[in-house]
Amino acid sequence: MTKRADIGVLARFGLYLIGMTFVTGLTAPAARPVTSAVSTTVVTHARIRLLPGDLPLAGYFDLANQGARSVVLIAASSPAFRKVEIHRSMEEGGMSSMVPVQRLGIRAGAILRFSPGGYHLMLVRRVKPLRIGDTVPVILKFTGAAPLRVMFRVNGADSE
Ligand SMILES: [Cu+2]
Repeated sequence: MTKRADIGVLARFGLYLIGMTFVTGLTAPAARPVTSAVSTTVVTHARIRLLPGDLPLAGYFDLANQGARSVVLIAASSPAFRKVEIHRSMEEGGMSSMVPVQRLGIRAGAILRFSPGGYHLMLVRRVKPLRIGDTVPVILKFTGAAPLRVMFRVNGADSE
């Protein structure tokens, strides 16, 4: 990840913490320890590679676990697709294939990258046609963290 992206993540995280402090201050002054459950999974660079027709599309993103405990990604869904699966691409003897992933653990402090040739979301059967520049929501579900709703940008077929 570039330095600029790191700063972006930190800035966003900082804003989130400020927001939490504000809400906590309003509802329960000094009642809760600072370490109470704060969602600490942060997604950046969320994008989808557009292909023609109704071919399944691949979704990529960086997922940072900024919390003190591991989290496990267990599912993904989107109102823009009938089915979303978590896949991993593998290369074996010159043949590439992909396998579904049921559970994907991310250690505290780690960043997991979904990128071409590795982990990806497989987005199957569009609810309506998509175009480059569209954004579509995807909900990521975890154990150990709250669900995350992320906007994915639709990029061209030759994008990274
Ligand atoms: Cu796949």
